[in-house]
Amino acid sequence: MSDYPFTFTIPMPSAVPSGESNHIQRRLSAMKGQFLDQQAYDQMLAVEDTLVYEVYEIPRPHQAGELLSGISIVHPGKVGNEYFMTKGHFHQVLDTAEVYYCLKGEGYMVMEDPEGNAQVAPLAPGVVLYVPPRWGHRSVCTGRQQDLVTFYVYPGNAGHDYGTIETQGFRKLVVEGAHGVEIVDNPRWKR
Ligand code: PAN
Ligand code: ZN
Repeated sequence: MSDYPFTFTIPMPSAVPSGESNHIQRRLSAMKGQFLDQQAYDQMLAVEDTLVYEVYEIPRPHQAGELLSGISIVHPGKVGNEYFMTKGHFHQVLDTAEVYYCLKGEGYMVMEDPEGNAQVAPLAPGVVLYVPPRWGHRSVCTGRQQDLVTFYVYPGNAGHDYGTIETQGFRKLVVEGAHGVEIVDNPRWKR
């Protein structure tokens, strides 16, 4: 990990950052209970433990004053009619924000605050999304064949709270309906 100012590049189309990074892979098996259609999930998993998303994290200390950045890549796919997505989280230090810059693909950022206010923002190349403090967030890839690729930056001390989302999911789901992408209420979600 460099203690000097450093640069790196994000070569396209791979979007794999040059230089040092921690490569995290999340497969279907790591997402039990996250997709609404449990039967479709079990059937898919029985065939193959598909790669759902990957993160290349630029290594920096997880402490206040630092910025953690990296690339998030959500692959195309669906479980039942629900598009592939990240697990999603609140920041453990709730009062910390995050910026996402979309480099490639199409999709949405599903967000909500602890009071249950929900927002779903479209992502396409060139879109910068500011996720304010307190808003939980999950990215969803709605492309048929293309990855959703975003660059993100957030405070080094933010930490991740996955538990709240694991319990009941986000208030909104992104699904394929009769006429394409639809944003619907999550029937499991309770206030
Ligand atoms: C991102 C996410 C990344 C993977 O770096 O961590 O997209 O999503 P999950 O953490 O929900 O698995 C971020 O929001 N960091 O705070
Ligand atoms: Zn985050």
